[in-house]
Amino acid sequence: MQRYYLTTPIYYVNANPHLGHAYTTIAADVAARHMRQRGADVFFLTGTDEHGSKVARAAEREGVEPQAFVDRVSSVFRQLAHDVNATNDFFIRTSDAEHEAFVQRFVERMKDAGDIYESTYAGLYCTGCEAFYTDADLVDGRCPQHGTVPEHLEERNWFFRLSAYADRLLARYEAAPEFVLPRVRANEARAFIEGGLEDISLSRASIEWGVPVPWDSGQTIYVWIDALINYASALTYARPGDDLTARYWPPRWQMLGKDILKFHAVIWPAMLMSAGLALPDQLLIHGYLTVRDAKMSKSVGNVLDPFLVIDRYGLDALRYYLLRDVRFGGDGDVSYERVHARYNQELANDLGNLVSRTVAMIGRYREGVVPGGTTDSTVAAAIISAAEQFAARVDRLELTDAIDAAWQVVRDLNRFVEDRAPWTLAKETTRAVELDNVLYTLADGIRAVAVILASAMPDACARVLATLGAPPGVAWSQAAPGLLAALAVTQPAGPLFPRIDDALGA
Ligand code: ME8
Repeated sequence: MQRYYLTTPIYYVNANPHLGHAYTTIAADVAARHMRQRGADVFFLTGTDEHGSKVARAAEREGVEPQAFVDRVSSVFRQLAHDVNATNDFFIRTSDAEHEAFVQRFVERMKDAGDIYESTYAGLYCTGCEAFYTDADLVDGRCPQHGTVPEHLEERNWFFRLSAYADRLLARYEAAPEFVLPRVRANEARAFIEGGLEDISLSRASIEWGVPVPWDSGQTIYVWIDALINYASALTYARPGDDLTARYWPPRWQMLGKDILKFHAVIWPAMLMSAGLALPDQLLIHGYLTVRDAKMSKSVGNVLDPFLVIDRYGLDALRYYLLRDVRFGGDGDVSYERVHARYNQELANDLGNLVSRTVAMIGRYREGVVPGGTTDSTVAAAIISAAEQFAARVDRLELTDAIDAAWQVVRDLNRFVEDRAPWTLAKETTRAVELDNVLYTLADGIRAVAVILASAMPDACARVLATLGAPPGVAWSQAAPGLLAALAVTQPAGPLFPRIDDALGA
């Protein structure tokens, strides 16, 4: 059986989540659900990153203890994962005692490997990024991500000998050209390594809110080192009494935004080499959701509220919109207007109407019972091809193209109804067999589309299957034509995606 360990970044709890966080979690969830449909043994991890100065300062601003603060905000992120219907198998928090103990063992191994030494760091630090910068990294003296002036730091730190790993990292990129996808991000990471790697701080002297360095209680482990290790620690305690490492390590897919490429594509693999652990198979880097071309971020204050979209259009519309409107991998502008337009055009009209018309015709012409028949050969071929393409595209995490492959069948079925005009056939008793075949093709085609799209829109697809009187299972073997049982009794329900007139934010 194929094993798929799949991760999202763990999100900072300095502020509440926004659509950008929902985006990565939803994309990973689609991949996780789809691989489960194909029978893989999947473990899907998400969670929160809770240490470091950024979080400690946010707690201080609220005048609460860091632990109380992170407990509260982490629970909002956990709720978001739940509200977007993510099927994560565990939710890790870096303040978990098991994680902290694991981090200490991990850095001990790096030290045993001879990769850690003591020195003085003198340079710049951006708390927003939790990252060390050189003058050359800045734009007009400011952090390239936050536009803020970084602080000058000078402190005794423990260092990780990252520079020693440059050749081994490049060898990995050479040996596994798809280690980082899309290719443009792999090139970026390689260029960074080729430009020369400097050793990095592994600890901080002045930050109390963190995991103590095991051999030096005056220092805490740098928040990024602590955070990256979550991907390994989680497997050791997600199921008490059952260490899942042997079963799932290394990760098959690690998904993240391009903002944190360097940490994942350079520092993380070097840490794993140092600690003697296998490297992930693939890092999948997506772009930014932008609003009027600026990265959506809490500090800029230009966020789209996922909860508002869910309230107005439903969760599956949000999931669909995010995957469909922004080509997965690239940047993409999002807006309430675009959510609205896609919802009415594609979900309410293309898919929703197709389902209601089909069920209504089976009701009117065949008393609500799906007649025996055969799926039209052109439609059958379209279903086979869509299922193949959907799977192949998810394999490359081309999620937008995957959806598009499935939508081709929706378009074909809409054309098929117009071409065959069942309302005309119904007027001629001599054409009853033809009508049976047309109705069967429509119902069976919609069923197959619902199976194919179940990972993207789980609730809507379950409703479609129930409406058609089809069994609820979405195993990938069902993503094929001709599998709807004759005499299935349809269960007419309200519209799948009712048309909505008022746009949000209009
Ligand atoms: O970086 N568009 O946490 P974070 C697309 N704790 N994705 C976005 C986004 C946007 N506008 N905004 C956020 C951290 N994201 C660290 C990670 S991992 C060991 C530690 C998503 O809360 C995207 O996945 O800043 C991005 O990489 C991540 O949230 C950053 O979340």
